[in-house]
Amino acid sequence: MREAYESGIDVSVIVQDGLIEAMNIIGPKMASGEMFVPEVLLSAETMRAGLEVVKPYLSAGDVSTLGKVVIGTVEGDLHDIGKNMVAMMLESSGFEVVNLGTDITPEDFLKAVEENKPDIVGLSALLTTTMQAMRKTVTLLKEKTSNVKIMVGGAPVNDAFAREIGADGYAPDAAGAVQLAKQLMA
Ligand code: B1M
Repeated sequence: MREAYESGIDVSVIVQDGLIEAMNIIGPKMASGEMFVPEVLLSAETMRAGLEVVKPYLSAGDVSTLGKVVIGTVEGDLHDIGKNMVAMMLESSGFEVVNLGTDITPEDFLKAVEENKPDIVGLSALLTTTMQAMRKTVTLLKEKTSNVKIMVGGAPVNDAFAREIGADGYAPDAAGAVQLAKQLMA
């Protein structure tokens, strides 16, 4: 990673072609039974370590914050690599980020909003089954809070689903999430 950066390769190319592409090989192998959970976990840990290396090279964030984002993976879902990438990109773009982690219940998202008073809440889901937890979280936040925007993302989520559940926006990837967060703050 560091060598790639020092040899002049753009950091976005390192992340996209070095890390994300590698992870794209894992999915089908996992689905076909060629790889098992411990091996996938090892890949996930490798990805996490790689992200930590490139983090300092992502565009340095402005000291003044563009806004505050509370982000987490919804209830029942333990996938956090993509959500952490989004958090990292938001942070390096100048947002203040409170990363709640994974398996966050709708009630815990609500508690975090009350405690942190963010401008935006970001919800991530990687399983088709946990998309319903995303729906429940959006419904609860819309019912109990005001002035907080909700953005959603994750592999099974799309724009139509985001609109259907009442979210304020959907982003397909980390760069899109930064763009969307800036739009939501405008
Ligand atoms: Co899981 N898993 N997994 N897994 N896993 C998937 C998602 C799956 C597609 C694999 C497959 O079968 N082909 C499949 C889901 C099928 C479905 O629902 N349709 C699956 C399954 C079935 C499961 C288990 C049920 C397996 C089992 O136990 N039998 C289980 C569920 C556990 C649970 O969550 N309760 C499980 C477990 C795991 C591990 C723990 C082993 C591990 C996760 C480790 C970790 O995250 N710490 C794991 C992994 C690594 C994967 C794959 C291989 C990779 C996911 C990933 O990190 N991608 C995945 C297959 C795949 O996606 N290729 C798979 C890289 C990451 C950069 O991309 O997360 O999509 P992604 O994030 C992107 C965008 O989606 C977007 O931006 C990110 C950056 O570009 N984005 C947002 C994400 N969140 C966003 C939020 C936003 C905006 C954009 O705004 C807030």
